[in-house]
Amino acid sequence: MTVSSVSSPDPLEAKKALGWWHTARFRTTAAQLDQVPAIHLPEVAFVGRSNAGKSTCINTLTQQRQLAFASKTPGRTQHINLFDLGPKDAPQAVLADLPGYGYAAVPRQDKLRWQRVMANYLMSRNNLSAIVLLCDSRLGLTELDEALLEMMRPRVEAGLRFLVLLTKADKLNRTEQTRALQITRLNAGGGQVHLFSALKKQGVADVALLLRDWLLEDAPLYAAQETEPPSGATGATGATGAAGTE
Ligand SMILES: Nc1nc2c(ncn2[C@@H]2O[C@H](COP(=O)(O)OP(=O)(O)O)[C@@H](O)[C@H]2O)c(=O)[nH]1
Ligand SMILES: [Mg+2]
Repeated sequence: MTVSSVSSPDPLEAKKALGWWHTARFRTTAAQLDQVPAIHLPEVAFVGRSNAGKSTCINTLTQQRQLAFASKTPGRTQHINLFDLGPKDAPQAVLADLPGYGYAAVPRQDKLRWQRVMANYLMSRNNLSAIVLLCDSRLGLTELDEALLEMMRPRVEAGLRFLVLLTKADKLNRTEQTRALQITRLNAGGGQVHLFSALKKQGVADVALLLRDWLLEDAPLYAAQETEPPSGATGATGATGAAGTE
């Protein structure tokens, strides 16, 4: 795979990938793990500290304002929001928008409760193909991000795809961008790291292509489950344990 910050993907392929992301539409919302329906489609989960730029990134990738709206609807901000991707009558993948963590104003008990929900989700979701961890490029990976990375390590080692997006890259100059990439790559435990700016549209095409390709490559893995009921582990990404981040 190419380095996002300097490469420019084939314009036609990029356009196709962005068209695919644009199909995103709300599927369902869940307040806790046991309310999330089993879905036999590859899923990508977007996670990050609150204010990392997650909503903006999802809006930019899907070229839609409605999606963030769905995730911002009162009562749903601490929910797992799922969106379908692909043709209307034949969805091909799912986007999971998980609530941001680390928001200072949230009472400690709620914070811990939510961290557990998220940890359990990431560790036990059978159809999870990929995780996108967003962090502000000026801050890099924070302690909470590192804790999440550490927790996910067994699944990543078992084949779960993993991408760190350094958001708001427009706030850094070239030198700072290169440095942020280098440092984060060292700490990302084998995951890919890309610079991303919704404002300057930096990295958007690359990320659209990369994630779409990951999801579509994994689609056959989960389609097989339709005929064989899932028995826990699912191909490359079967993890069932649960862990806390606190
Ligand atoms: N300069 C700049 N600001 C951004 C970018 N993406 C997000 N932001 C800003 O960062 C803040 C948090 O963004 P938001 O998407 O709501 O973060 P979330 O809490 O992770 O969903 C908002 O003020 C955004 O306008 C970007 O690419 N460039
Ligand atoms: Mg948000």
